[in-house]
Amino acid sequence: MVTEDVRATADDIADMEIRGAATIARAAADALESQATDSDADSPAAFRAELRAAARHLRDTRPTAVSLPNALRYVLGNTDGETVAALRASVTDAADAFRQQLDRAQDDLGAIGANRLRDGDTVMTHCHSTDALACVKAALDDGKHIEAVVKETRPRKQGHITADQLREWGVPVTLIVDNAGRRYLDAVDHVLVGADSIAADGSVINKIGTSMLAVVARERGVPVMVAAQTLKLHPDTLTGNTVEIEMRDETEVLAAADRHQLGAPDVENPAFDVTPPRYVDAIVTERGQFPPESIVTLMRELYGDGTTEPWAE
Ligand code: RUB
Repeated sequence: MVTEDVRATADDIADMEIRGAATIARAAADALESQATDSDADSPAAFRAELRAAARHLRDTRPTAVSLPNALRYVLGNTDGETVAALRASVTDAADAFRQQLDRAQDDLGAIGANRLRDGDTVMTHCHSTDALACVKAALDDGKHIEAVVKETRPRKQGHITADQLREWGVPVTLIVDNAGRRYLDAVDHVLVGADSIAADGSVINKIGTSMLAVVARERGVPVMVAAQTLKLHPDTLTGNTVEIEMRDETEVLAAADRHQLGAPDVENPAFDVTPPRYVDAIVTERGQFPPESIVTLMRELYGDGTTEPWAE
């Protein structure tokens, strides 16, 4: 049986109470651990079946951030034992190792990303990415002065979370509406964003509006830096699969009252878009920085030629 805790985490991911690719991955590992801890399965087979069901339930929440299935794969792939007690302990160990890896990867990529930021630079951000913010934090810790132009990021305004975090770190922040992006590009040194998934050809899948920003940044000659730990590499794209773009509810765009007034137009609300590799200058990971076209080498090294679905029934 899938536990209440797992169901609550899945609901929070679907409702975006828990959001952002790395945070979702951590929550998924935590949820599998709680499933293992709370399970009253009386055989190893029953325990494993429950764990797979929990993983499927978590997997079905949001489709675009590959960090979610990658986290589930990591924990299930490291679950081992002949008894329920041994299996339970192995899930806890795997979840623990996963969390440590996540933290270390973010620290390491932050240090690498910080090398691209010079004292006095201004970055333009889109959405809220903990990987991208790790680069700014590391630059600040190096004693550099960094300023930020923060795009609001409609419809859910994750830019406010970014602005709050940066202000807390003492970074001067200018918040702008998304449509002001091009106007302010002349005042910035880097576009700095995160990623939900990176495809084998180096395409970057991130919050809707990232691709428009990247194209305009290229036109203005501003480099685009994507901060993405290797957990964001999408192994299925090695075999030609595309990344599913999540379509969210129209009420995020148009409140019911406005909808009534406007005569109920059709609304589409894609949460993410795809930025082609030619508009990206560097993908910064914990393993170093890569031109997008060469990320496939790292992807093959880490994920081989495809993936398994250890949660399958
Ligand atoms: C969040 C988003 C972030 C990436 C990377 O979208 O697009 O840029 O998830 O975040 P949403 P992180 O708000 O719809 O989840 O670097 O924290 O993994």
